Amino acid sequence: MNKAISILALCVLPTISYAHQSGSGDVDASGFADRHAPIGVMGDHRHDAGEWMVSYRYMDMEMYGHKQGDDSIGRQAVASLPGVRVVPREMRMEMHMFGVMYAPSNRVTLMAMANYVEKDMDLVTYQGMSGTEELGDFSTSSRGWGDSSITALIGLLDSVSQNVHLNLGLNLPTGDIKKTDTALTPMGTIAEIRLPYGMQLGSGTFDLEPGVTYTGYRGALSWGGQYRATIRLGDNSEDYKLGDRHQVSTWASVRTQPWLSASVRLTYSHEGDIRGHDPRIVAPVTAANPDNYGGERVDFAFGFNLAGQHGLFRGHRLAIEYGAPVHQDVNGVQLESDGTVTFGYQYAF
Ligand SMILES: [Cu+2]
Repeated sequence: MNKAISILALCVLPTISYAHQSGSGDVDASGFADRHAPIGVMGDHRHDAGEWMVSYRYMDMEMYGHKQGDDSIGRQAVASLPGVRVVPREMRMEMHMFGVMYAPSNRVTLMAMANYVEKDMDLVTYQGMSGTEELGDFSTSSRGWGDSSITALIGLLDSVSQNVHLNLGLNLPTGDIKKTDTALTPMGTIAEIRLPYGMQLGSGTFDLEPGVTYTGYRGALSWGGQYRATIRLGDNSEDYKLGDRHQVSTWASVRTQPWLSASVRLTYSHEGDIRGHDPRIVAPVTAANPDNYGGERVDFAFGFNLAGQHGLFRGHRLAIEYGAPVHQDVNGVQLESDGTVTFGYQYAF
């Protein structure tokens, strides 16, 4: 983390003296790099009437080691918990997110998103009914289209230096929740199992995604905040629902050139555990227990936005953000989140 902050400082400080060049003047400030929030924030900006935007985001999340509450816990200790014979080593989740935005008016921007998800988990199986003798390793994976969403962003306040809008989103359960793969059992056999909740591709439920977003600008500085929630509407076809999620994000950025800004962001998120259970998810692994989901965490992230200003580059944006937890308090026992990289390309026309 310290290293990350130093890198950020090295990139920003030498160019900060140029910031005075970035005043709006007769240039269209809406094309400035910092007029979009850090790329990890969804639904942060609106568009002018008639404008379209297409976007692609790539997100890579890694999880490694275990937590029980906010304490770290070793793999052998996890294997000694009642009913546990299989323990994840690590998990990686990659998401390819495709988005379209269109503004029917200056006040309202509509947004649709589809996600292609790849999840991989490496696990260790322990021998027999109890004890901590390792039998062997295996890997599981699931791939496919995840859930989709449609969102309306509705302006509440638009002044020269501040904007507020509502995010009214609906999650569509297009992701598969019946993914299976093969696993190594404690008896040394290979079995086809339904993958644990965290390895499934969607929630299986229609979910409300309400939120509110605030952004402000002054000279070369900009800042913002967003509250977003995911409220599950009823149980899915497999008799459970994922926990509701609440997330508050705040960020600040400095624009060193019209086309370049650097940002820091702090995010608090809270997620409930899983209610109900899928009777076909029965593997003796921590991730198959609905109580081992959700919790609260605080993430720190830093990133860069690049926005083309002239000629061929105009309308094109690139952005990257890296985030990692500074605090994690999980429900039950779970893999520990390590870090998330988000890369994005956006084109408005
Ligand atoms: Cu957009």
